[in-house]
Order: sequence, then C-alpha cells, then structure tokens
Amino acid sequence: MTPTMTDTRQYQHPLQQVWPDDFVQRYREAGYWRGETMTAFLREHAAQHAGHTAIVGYTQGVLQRWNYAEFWRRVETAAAGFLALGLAPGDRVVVQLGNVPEFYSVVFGLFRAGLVPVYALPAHRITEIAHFASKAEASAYVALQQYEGFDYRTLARELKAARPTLEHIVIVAGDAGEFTSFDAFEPHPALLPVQDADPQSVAFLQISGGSTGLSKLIPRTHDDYIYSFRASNEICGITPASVYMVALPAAHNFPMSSPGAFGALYAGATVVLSPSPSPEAAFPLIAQEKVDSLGLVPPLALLWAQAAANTGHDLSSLRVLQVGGAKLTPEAARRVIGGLKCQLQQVFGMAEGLVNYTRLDDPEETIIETQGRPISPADEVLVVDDHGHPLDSGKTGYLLTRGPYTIRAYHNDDGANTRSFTEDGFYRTGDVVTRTPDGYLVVQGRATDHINRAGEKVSAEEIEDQLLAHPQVFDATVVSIPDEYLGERSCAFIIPKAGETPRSPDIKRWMRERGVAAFKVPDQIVFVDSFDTTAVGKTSRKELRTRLRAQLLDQDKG
Ligand code: OOB
Repeated sequence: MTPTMTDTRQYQHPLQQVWPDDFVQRYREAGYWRGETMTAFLREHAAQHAGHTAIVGYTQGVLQRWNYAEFWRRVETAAAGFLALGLAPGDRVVVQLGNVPEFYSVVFGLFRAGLVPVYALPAHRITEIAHFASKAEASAYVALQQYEGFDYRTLARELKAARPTLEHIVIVAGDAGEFTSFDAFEPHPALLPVQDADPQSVAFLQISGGSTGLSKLIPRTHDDYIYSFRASNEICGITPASVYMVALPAAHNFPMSSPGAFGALYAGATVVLSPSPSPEAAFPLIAQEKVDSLGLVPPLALLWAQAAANTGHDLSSLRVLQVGGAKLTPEAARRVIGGLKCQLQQVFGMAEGLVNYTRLDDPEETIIETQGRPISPADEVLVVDDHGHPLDSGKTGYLLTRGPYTIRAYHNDDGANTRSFTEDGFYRTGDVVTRTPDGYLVVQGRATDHINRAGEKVSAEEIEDQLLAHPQVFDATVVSIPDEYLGERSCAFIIPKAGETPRSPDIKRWMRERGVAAFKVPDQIVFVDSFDTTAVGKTSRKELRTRLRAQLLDQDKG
C-alpha cells in the first residue's frame, strides 16, 4: 500500500472524487489533469467558431441543427432555468433522455449551473430510476415527454409518489402536463455562476453495468473525464472537421467519451444523433451529414456490415467504425471489415474508467485479435491470479487497474467499494483477460455473474432478486447463455412454489409491469423441480449458475 494514502474506498462525499495527494500531483505534473472544466471549452468554441455546426439531431421527428453559438445559448438558458427552480450547485439531477439534441443542452446546462447529472438510459423504468434517485439523493428528474412510444410522465408520477422528497420534475419537448416545461425555460444571465466548477469536483454520476445487484453510481470529475476524451480524440483522429455519430444511447459512456460526443464537442467538431442504431435510421443520416466515425456494439456492427452490402445510401464518408461494449470475436471482426469499407477500431472500456483502443495504424492482426491497449501511459494494468498475484504476459487472469481517469470508489456505497477496489486503489474490473507482450489486452471472459446482452449489462443477482418477489416463485437462478445475435442472453431457472404452475409469458409480463428495464426481463425461463444442491453439498450461487449453464448447454447440444 502506498504510504501516504488514506483508504479512498470509504469515499462518501458526493462531490469530491478522492485520489491520494501524491497521485493528484503526479497526474497534474504529467499534464493529464489540466484544470479544465466541462463548460470552459464550449464557451470558447461558441466565441471562436460560433457558426460551426455543433449538433444535428431529431426532436419529435423534427431535424434540428445547432451551431456552437446557438448550442451555448441553449446551455445558458438551461442552466438559468434549473437554477431558477431553486436548485443549488451540487444538487443531483437524474437525467433520462434519448438521442435528442436536448440531451446535450440539458447536461451541459447542468454543468454550467454547477449541478450534477445522473445519467439514466431510456430503457430504465421506475425500479431503476427510483434507485438512482435515492442513491444520489437527487433533487430533480428530467425526462422527455415521450420516447420510443413510452410516456415518461407516467414514470415521473410513480417517482413522485415513491420519492416525495424529489422536488422538481422537468419535462423536455412536448406537453409537460402538471410538471415543469424545459422548453419554457428563459434566460436569466444574472442567475448564472460567475465561476466555473472546481475541475477536481464530480461533474456527473455515470451508472455501472451492475455486475452484482443494482447499478452503482460512478463519480467522474471534470479533470479525469476530460483527460479521457481529450486523449481519445488523439487516438481516434478527431479534429474540428470530424463528424461523429451517436448511434448507441447518448447516456452510455462509449458514445459519450470514447471519444464520443464529448470528445467531438471538445474538438469543436460536429455531433450527429441517430434516433436509433438501426441501419434504416442511421444510413441516410451518414450520407446526408457525411459522418466519418461512430461506435457500435458487436451485434449491431455485424448487422450494419450486412446491410451496407445492399444499401443505396452513400457511406463513403465513414473513416472509422469503433466496436466495443462486448467481445468482438476475430471472425466477427473479419466480417465487419469485409462489409464496411472503413477502418475497424476495437474499444474495450468501462464506465468506471479504463478504456483500451486498437490504434488506427496497428497491423490488421492486432485489430482483429485484440481489444486494444490503454489510453494512457499512466494507466496501471495488472493481470492477477486467484490470490491476487500478478501474472506475466501471455497468462490469463483477472484485470485490475488504476490510473488518471479510473475511479477510486463508487458513490455512497461502502459495501461495493470494499468488494470492487483493492487497498491500494486498484479497480477490480471483473474481466478475465490475457495481456500480450506489447501490452494489448484480449478479453477472455469475466469473473462476475452478469449477462452482457449486446453491450447492456444485466446483473444475475438483481434479476434473481426480482424473480423471488413473484408470488409463485420459490427460488430462481439466472445465467448467461451464448446467443448468436446478442452475444449473450439471459436464462432464468425457476423452482415454483409447491402446488404452483407459473407460465413463462406471465412471469415476463409481471416483471415488465413491476417497472424494470425490458432488457433485464429473462429471455428464456426454464422451470425445474430443484437445483439439486444436495447432491453436491452446499453450493455457492456462483457455482450453481455455472452448473446450470453447463447443463443447459449440454442439453442443447444433445
Ligand atoms: C462499456 O462500458 P460498461 O460500463 O457498460 O461495461 C464495461 C464492461 C467491461 O468491464 C467488460 O466486461 C465489457 O463491458 N466490455 C467488453 C468490451 N468493452 C466492454 N468486453 C469485451 N470486449 C470489449 N471490447 O461497455 C464501454 C465503455 C467505454 C467504451 C466502450 C465500452
């Protein structure tokens, strides 16, 4: 353990991410942390490249195109509007918006006001939103009136009932009903803070993939996050002339900062939002706006590669296709390269920090066979065995990491912090990897029980907990099984209560009605009489999941 260090895993304060002093000094001296803030660079672009297009995207079917001056004006109006409600700097605000330009005017507006967004995905429902609101002790919730056929005012009403202390609900685009309308916010320059936030303060709370139980909140500071996308811009070749497309959900860390929309905005480039990641929605926009780079999860990349072969849309502007969020096998990588005539870049990242990229000038074999190497020379990467002892390159083990943009602790979660960080501040990623002699990582699997469903992480434990609340369920075990299209899908083994004969569609509907994100509803349900634990003695959940998964796969083969 480093001598000067306090145990940062016990981090509690909501607004300060704590790296030990000697690390702070080191990261500053090396020029990784430059004391920049999320608002300063936008203000500068608005002044210097006012007319350059910042954001293009649809709100309720209408195409919007904001230049940097217009975008900044909207950011300032949003900031003043939030402060006029009575929110105070440091307050947390749960933001649930889809791929609309207002995603950025809301979050940068919150940054400008010194407020702290908590990013939810459009697919989340009351169970998840209520959890984020209470973990973050949020004072407000911002949502679109409707997106992909769902009316978020319904969710807002449930939230208000479940969390009476949540003071403000702001509805973006459309009829706000009994709630505050974002579109009616007015500029109040006098309300705006004169000073930007402390660069070392927490800019926002990102959500974890949730490998055990409910998602944890990830505090990212201005300094650390800006470093990650500034350095990503260089690796991914983002310049002011770039046109970057957000096709995955805007709130996800990958299209936000690897290099993502934030990287593109930092560079003074253009961000184009696709309302959906389908080729039908994205291809016309790529052709029209001359998009040159974007990120996809593996199943979508394969779909795009296939669709590109027969499209009438001109995709020749595409320079780089990034693929990440889940493992891209070498065979799939070859198909993507064959189908989309542009450079493939593998991205292996996590909302907690560490991001690895294959480099644009790497040999094709490296791009096909590996998930890249870390962004920063200061990223410390360890591959360890079951006892925590570091392994040599070529050996497979658990990936631990710390560095200038990897958190030292989750927000307000002592239990998770003790499990997920070592005493000397390394984050236990839960991924099982092999490191090549030149420092590239190959992801082999993971140690934690979650289902990586096309990049959406689903915690087995969280779903088991949900299922146990069903009146006909005696016990439940959830496992991941390989899926040709999704990479992995979820399968729940359920022991019904004595005398009960539940039906799979009813259980799935019941889960949706309970208000959990649809991607968490088990894809498959298998009813069993027992888990046969007595035959092998006392088993851990983890062993049980492994055994049930193996049994199912054997049956499928036979
Ligand atoms: C990204 O972030 P999260 O937080 O949704 O998920 C992180 C986890 C990793 O620990 C790993 O298990 C898995 O997703 N993962 C990959 C991968 N990229 C992520 N597994 C295999 N191969 C890959 N290329 O998913 C994320 C964040 C920033 C950039 C890209 C992805």
